[in-house]
Amino acid sequence: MIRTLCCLFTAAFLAGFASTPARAQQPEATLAADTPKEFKPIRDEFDYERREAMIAMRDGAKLFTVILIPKGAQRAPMLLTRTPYDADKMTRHAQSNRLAATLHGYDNFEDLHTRDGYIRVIQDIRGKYKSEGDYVVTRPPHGALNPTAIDHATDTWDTIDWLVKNVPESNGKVGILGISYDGFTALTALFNPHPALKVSVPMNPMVDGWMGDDWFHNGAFRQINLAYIYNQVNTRDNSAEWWDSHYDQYDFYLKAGSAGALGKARGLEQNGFFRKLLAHPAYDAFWQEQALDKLLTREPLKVPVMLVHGLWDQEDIYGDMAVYAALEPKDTRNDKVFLVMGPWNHGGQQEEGSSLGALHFGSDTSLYFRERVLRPFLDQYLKDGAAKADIAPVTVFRTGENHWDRLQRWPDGCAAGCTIEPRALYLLSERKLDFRAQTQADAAEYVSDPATPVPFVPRPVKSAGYEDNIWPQWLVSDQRTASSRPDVATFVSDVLSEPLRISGQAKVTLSASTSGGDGDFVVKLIDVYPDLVPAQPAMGGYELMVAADILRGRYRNSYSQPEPMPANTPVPLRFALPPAHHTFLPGHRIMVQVQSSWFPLYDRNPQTWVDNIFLARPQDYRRATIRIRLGGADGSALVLPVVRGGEPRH
Ligand code: PG9
Repeated sequence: MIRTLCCLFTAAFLAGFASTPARAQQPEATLAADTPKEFKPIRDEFDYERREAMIAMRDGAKLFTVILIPKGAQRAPMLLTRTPYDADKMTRHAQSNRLAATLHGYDNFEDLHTRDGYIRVIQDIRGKYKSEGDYVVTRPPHGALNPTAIDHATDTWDTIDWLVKNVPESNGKVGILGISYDGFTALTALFNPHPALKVSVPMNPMVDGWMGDDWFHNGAFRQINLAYIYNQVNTRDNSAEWWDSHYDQYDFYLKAGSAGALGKARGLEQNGFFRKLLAHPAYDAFWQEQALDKLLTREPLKVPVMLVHGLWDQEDIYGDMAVYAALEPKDTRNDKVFLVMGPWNHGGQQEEGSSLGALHFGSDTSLYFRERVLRPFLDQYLKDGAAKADIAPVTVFRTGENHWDRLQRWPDGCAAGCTIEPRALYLLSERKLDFRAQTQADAAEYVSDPATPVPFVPRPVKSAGYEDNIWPQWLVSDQRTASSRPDVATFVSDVLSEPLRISGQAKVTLSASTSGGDGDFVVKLIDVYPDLVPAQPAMGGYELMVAADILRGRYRNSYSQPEPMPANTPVPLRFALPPAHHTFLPGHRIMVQVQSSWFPLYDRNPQTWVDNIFLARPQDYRRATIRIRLGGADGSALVLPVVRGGEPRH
């Protein structure tokens, strides 16, 4: 009992003490926050209204969508971009009350907003930034690789359906446009399109990651994209960032060994897309069944498409042509498929376009495209009562002569009266290059050493983190440093006395051997400027790549079934270079360079046979002697699509 009283007393005392501290007897002290509970900005002076929506897809996932509406818009068309690159950030480029300034930058064609009153819609694709759902890199359309009912086509359909029902300022017509990844999503909108989708403008789209866009070119892996894969795939908001450990990326990749070893060292094996790359080095079903050009051949063509291509696109130089080849035969009235090819790098059509690197084009080619081609094209299909636009089926810039051509199809040399003749340009003894063959058989020889691969640009090779890095312009960079290396076989024509016009894709027909078991073959078609160019001294002797690409030798007979190269036995190596519409001017010379590495853009070929180059060990990398056969019955050549006759300028 005593004990109970004692404990009750103790408990009461403690409770009383706890509830009656001296400070708590006063009214509770507060310090008002300066931040309002909810701030309501006054934006009367803005020329647009910004709305955000989480749009529900058919599976319940909600996608973050920014809708920018010009003030006073009525019956305005909508331009949609679906992106993995942060819709919020893309629509806040500048803190500005002008829609055009806010939007300037990636995938934003401000000219269309300043004057034309389009409603601009930008959406995070599923799994990226503020959108829900899972991210799958260039999510394959429903089918063999995607058994779910959800893909970009369904997400686009659901988005458009929501937009036409929930944006009262719109006229119910939607166009989709975008560059690169967003060009890929613009293409996916063509599968079972929503009836309100009136036009699609894929620009520099990623179409086939193995054949010639971002991941491989003819089987050679573009290893500098490991940084992109790291940043883009490891987290939803790209907050885990790749880092530089070397100023010179040449040193970094050389030290790292194989691309597989480098990925492993940086934890990329946690990344599902990296694991897919390691598992699919060849062009197997994984790549073939997501190549959009192949999938689009099976689709009816319902929506007008304008494909926009950069002739010096350093990232996705393959996809436009492949899609054009797939869609053009369906366009029986020649009024649904349009192709524009400009002298641009990746996305250059939205920048100032009067130059690229050291090249000058004499006018703002990008502005021409936006004003004279894109704008009337979009207006025709999206604006109520707009006039029919006068757009040629193919609008292509002739580099070298620097003018636009309006063509009926691609390839075509001129507006009327010309033909394209494939003409072999032979690689000859004594570094010569000529349309006349040489009967005597000969060879050009070099040693390719994986310990000292040929840099793709002069060292130091700076990463994207440096503003002055050469990546955006590298395809027009001067090739002189390569032609003076002993491991680059160089062939040069005589000085041209007449213009030589080409239009189309040059075809490589090399006959070559290696002393190893595998090898890479880079072939560059180069325009060599006169020794002196008084108007622009730096162009004196400039070696400009007109078209260039790489083939990994193991894929010479089959992209899906690699096989070793027999040692010291010449084999045919055939592949097409990217498209060109170029004139080699009188006073210039033509050059072809052949080399066996393009580093560190592409991973090194160990030059001995290994099953999977991603997993090559340091001891697998060996020097090899490469012999290019010249002359005789099986001499090497580049077959050029030479334009004959006709009036070149329309
Ligand atoms: N070339 C980039 C890319 C596209 C698609 C997949 C991966 C990378 C881009 O600029 O978006």
